[in-house]
Amino acid sequence: MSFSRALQKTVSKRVLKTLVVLVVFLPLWTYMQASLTVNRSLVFIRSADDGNVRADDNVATESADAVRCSHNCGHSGTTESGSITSSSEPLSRQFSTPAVTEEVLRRHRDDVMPFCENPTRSSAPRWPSKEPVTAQELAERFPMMQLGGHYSPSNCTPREKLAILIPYRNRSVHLHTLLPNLIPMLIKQNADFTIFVVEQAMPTRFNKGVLFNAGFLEALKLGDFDCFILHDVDMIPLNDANTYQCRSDGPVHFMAGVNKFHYGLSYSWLLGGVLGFTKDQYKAVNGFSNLYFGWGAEDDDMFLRLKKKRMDYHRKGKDVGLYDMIRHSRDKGWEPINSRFSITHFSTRRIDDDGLNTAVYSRTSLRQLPLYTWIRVFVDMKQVYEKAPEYMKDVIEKASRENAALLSPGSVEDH
Ligand code: UDH
Ligand code: NGS
Repeated sequence: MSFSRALQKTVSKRVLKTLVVLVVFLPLWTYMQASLTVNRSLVFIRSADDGNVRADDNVATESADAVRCSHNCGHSGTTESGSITSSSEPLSRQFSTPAVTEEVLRRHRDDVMPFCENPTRSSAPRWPSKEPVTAQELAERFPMMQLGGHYSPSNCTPREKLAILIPYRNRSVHLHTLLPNLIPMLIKQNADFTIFVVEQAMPTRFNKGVLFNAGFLEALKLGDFDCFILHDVDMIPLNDANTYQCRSDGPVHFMAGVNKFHYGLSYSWLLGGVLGFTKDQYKAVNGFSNLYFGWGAEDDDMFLRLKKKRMDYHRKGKDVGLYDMIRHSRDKGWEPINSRFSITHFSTRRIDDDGLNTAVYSRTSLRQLPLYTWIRVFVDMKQVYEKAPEYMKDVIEKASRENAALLSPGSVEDH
């Protein structure tokens, strides 16, 4: 073999080898790198689901929310992992900065998911289930609920975060009748909601106004809610199209009629039952008065507050806003006192000196249960009355005496 032929053979062998490397190994190597990247992004999502985001990456300030959103975003399809892998940024750089805040995740969801619409608008009234359901059965029935009674739709971006505030004491049967009706209705409405059961500890006389104020303040410590639905525990909504949503132009009274009054109301300005405020509206009226212990008048007081602040409210129509009240007898600790009328007499004068800004209570428990966040507060009647304006001194003394008589030993028992 001549020198030139030997050289030619060697060169063509090299060219062949290079070609083999280029055609076979290079694509294989590129593919392996790419799949490694996908796996790493999936590991991130899984670790977020496990609640490790804050500890490992120091990125999420509100761990629970970030975890929840990662969970939902992950669930909602492959959009989250898709966006990660399609990015030219190395993974380490994408997640080592404090970028994955709830706000960023939310914006991301806004980008990829449309706003939620309520598909129940034309629902026909339904026959509510009046059978109480046990806590365990409820948890099994609604596995999509997150701890603390939270739900957020995974395939659309909710327009607002609802806090459902339920004032509560010794009404377990009512609560376990309301929840199996309320939860599916809100899920159908594509609502982002969290249920709070705000319980007043025994033995003080029941005070709904303080419970609403406490629920509002405590809920805001746990999440940035936009809309607060104040919901009696015994009011069962009959129509899924009664959308629990706030309005920017005034509070919403969701109850157009109730079985107790042949699906009407006892008077036109009644605001009891189910009432919705945006955060700002509730602050603007300084929440509820704290001064009503016992049944009656706190809702009439709210009506006067709205009037004073020139805030219109909206009542749902009877086509959607009907409720069945679960029949019950008067609770101990909730008997009306005559002084409530005198307290109402000063309603608008004290609006800025009695309410959210003067609410006194001590939170004795906070637990995230499968279907609601349970907040228990103790309300000291003496402390509440001490905050009443000086010009109400006589009225408050009379109210104290009436309440004390009703609170005589044995008149209120713990259950
Ligand atoms: N609530 C409790 N526990 C109480 C008192 C009140 O949970 O001890 C809460 C509960 O959310 C309830 C709401 O406060 O839905 C309003 O109380 P209510 O349902 O007793 O008020 P309502 O005006 O009924 O609907 C008054 C009692 C009527 C008894 C009539 C007997 N014939
Ligand atoms: C009024 C009460 C309201 C109460 C309404 C309806 O008399 O708090 O009845 O009650 N006002 C006063 O007591 C001043 S109901 O008939 O639904 O039991 O909401």
